[in-house]
Amino acid sequence: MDKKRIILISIIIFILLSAIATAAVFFFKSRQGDSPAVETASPKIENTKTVVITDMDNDGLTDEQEKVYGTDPTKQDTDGDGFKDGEEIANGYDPLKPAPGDKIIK
Ligand SMILES: [Ca+2]
Ligand SMILES: [Ca+2]
Repeated sequence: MDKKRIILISIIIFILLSAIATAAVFFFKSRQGDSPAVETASPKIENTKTVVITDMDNDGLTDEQEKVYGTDPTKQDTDGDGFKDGEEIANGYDPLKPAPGDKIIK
């Protein structure tokens, strides 16, 4: 093989490798351009906080509301007057003061 052929083959190989490299760059650039659309299409997992609402004594007030009103979350009727804490709050009565005479909202 003479020197001219070696140089010619080297040039052809160089041109082919350049073409492959250029095609690869274009391919990956176009892929990168597509990727944001793929990311937005995929569901985003965000930090979620599970809030469990419980009403231990099932009196119509959640345990959190019982803390606010100062009622017993384990007793349906904290003041023992025959009316559930939730009923008393809903109707404007004091769940900590036995009926009668415990109307707060007139
Ligand atoms: Ca309750
Ligand atoms: Ca009561």
